[in-house]
Amino acid sequence: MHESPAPSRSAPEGLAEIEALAARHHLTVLGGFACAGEAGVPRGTKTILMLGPQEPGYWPHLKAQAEWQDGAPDPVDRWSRRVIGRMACDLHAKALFPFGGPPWHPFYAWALRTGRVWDSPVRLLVQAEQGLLVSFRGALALTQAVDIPPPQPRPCDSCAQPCLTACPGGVLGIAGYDVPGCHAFLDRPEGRDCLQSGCAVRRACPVSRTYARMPEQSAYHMGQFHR
Ligand code: B12
Ligand code: SF4
Ligand code: SF4
Repeated sequence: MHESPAPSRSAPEGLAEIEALAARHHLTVLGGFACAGEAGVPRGTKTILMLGPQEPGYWPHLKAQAEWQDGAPDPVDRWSRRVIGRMACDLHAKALFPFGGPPWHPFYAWALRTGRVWDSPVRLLVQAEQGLLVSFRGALALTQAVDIPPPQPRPCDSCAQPCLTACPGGVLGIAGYDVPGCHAFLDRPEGRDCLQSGCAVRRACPVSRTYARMPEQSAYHMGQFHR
């Protein structure tokens, strides 16, 4: 299937064309970086572009797809494999996914290389347009050198940092993330808001607040996290 990127047979696609391809699936290029023969990426990769949901409209679009409708497990991951796999074929690239591990592709470390995603004071990733609500559906490993979206200033450097104190369970903050403590809080009645609307820390970020992610999408992912 997409075991290794085939040599490019046509003129390199530019960033604008790749963004347009992604937009057909309500996906966006969240950032990218140049590679030069390094471990952990497919041989011959010159550019990695990281893809995630594009709002508004991502969640209704996804729910209309065959993978959501067929009732089988993991609809979001199966849809991601299909559409990002197809994009990779069209671009003579390889598709890489954040799920399916362990071992995991190091999406966290890759995101930090884009200049548009940073580690926040609570360690979760924060992205220039999507804030703490950023997530990835996949990445494209391209054999061409493609322009990458330009770096942006880190929003945390000019922020009152409400993420540090927003967790109602006191389990995610300056001291890190107490994952069992989070699950225990979500089992309590006070945890219902996080389960229904998404992690309160992620929602407290002023950048997240400008991003039109639907609470229903957050509820689905919280349900997957806290099964
Ligand atoms: C394992 C994993 C987890 C684990 C363990 C996290 C840990 N601290 O150890 C658990 C299950 C706890 C987890 C939880 C969540 N995760 Co997670 N997770 C991953 C995954 C699959 C692998 C990370 C890894 O181990 N990499 C291998 C190591 C060697 O590389 P690393 O770069 O050093 O990895 C570190 C970071 O990834 C970090 N990390 C990973 N997840 C999280 C979550 C939180 C809250 C924090 C603070 C740190 C953190 O800890 C890793 C180990 O040090 C990545 C996807 C990926 N392929 O990277 C997503 C990923 C990092 N997670 C993500 C998400 C969305 C979540 C959730 C918010 C899911 C949700 N509910 O929607 C939850 C948090 C719950 C909440 N409060 O809302 C996003 C990033 C979101 C962001 N803004 O930072 C990623 C990139 C997946 C994606 N598809 O986008 N996750
Ligand atoms: S709330 Fe402020 S400090 Fe925290 S992640 Fe968002 S921008 Fe950064
Ligand atoms: S889901 Fe709720 S309890 Fe868990 S870390 Fe986020 S804000 Fe805290």
